[in-house]
Amino acid sequence: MVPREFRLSPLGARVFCVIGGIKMDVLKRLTELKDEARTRLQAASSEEDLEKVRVDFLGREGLLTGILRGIGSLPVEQRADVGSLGNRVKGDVESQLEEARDRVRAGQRDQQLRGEGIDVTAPGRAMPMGRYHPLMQTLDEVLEVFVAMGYAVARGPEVESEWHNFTGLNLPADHPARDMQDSFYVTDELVLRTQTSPIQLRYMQRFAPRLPVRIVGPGRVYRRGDDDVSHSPVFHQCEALLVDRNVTFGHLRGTLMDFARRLFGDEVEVRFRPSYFPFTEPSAEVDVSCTACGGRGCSTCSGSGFLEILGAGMVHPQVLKNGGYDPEEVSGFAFGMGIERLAMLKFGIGDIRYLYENDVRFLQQV
Ligand code: 2NM
Repeated sequence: MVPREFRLSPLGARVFCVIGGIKMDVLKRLTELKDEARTRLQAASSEEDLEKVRVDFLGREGLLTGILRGIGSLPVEQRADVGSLGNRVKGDVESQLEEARDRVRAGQRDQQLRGEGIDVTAPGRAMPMGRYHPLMQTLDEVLEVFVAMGYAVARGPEVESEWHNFTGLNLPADHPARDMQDSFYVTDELVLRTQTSPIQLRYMQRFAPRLPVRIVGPGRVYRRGDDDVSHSPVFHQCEALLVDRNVTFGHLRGTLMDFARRLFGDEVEVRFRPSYFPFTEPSAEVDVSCTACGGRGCSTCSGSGFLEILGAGMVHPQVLKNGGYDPEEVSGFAFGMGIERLAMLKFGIGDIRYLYENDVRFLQQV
């Protein structure tokens, strides 16, 4: 008999099965192949892995195929046993391959679904939301107090006539505020308004002689040169005006006390100091007890215990006249405040420029 060579490994390892002792070796080899196939199928994680196993064991040059093809050259009495075991191993490897294929495909589907799937229980993605700017928060608080007192909100142009911004408000032609150095002139007769008072003047002109006049005029104002931790060339003011018969300084005082308490709380102290404005006579500056230390004295109030928050006064007769009212018949009070200053006190902001830089790290805090 001639030794028969079985090609058993795709890696080139060859096992010679010598006729005579062959039956034992081939049967053992078949059992080994079954285990080898199982081990490799268990480790397979892709269709490519599975295909490699199939080709290595069941392909035309495969390990099992080689043994089964060699059966014909075995001694007759051994063919049945090798054939039957060989076919069982072949069937076994085929069904294991099928199982492994199911497993790999299920895994792939799983992975695909995990990637595509929508987790309806996942929390929503937070949309970056805008916030209410601290300046506008402050302005709205101020307006709310006045609206609750029955004041209407009035507006006016930011590019203003020299007359409405200055002359009509009793600022004579030689007043330093009218200087080109202090105001932004657009043309010879137009300026960016330096205060919101022209809103009041326009309102009076429009509605005179109707009474009462009871308005707040908020808005942006412009002043040249102002630029440090507490001054900006663009800032916001809110001014109030009340005109009626028999309006007195007592009404002004009562209104401001009420305003201060509504804005800062019932415990706040209010102080009036004499002052001067061209459009009011008499005029006063109003302080409230320091919001930072409650009046004991600290760095915010420079140790005084008080903070200046607004200017006020009885409307000058000439201004009433310019508005179309008869100062012999009516009187009025007016006051004005800077919104930035209030916002800085309210939020403890040390530099006015934070209010304009729009750094979200700043804005998110307030
Ligand atoms: C202030 C202080 C005092 C004021 C005067 C007027 C008007 F138009 F009626 F004359 N409006 N606002 C006024 C008075 C404004 O701001 C510090």
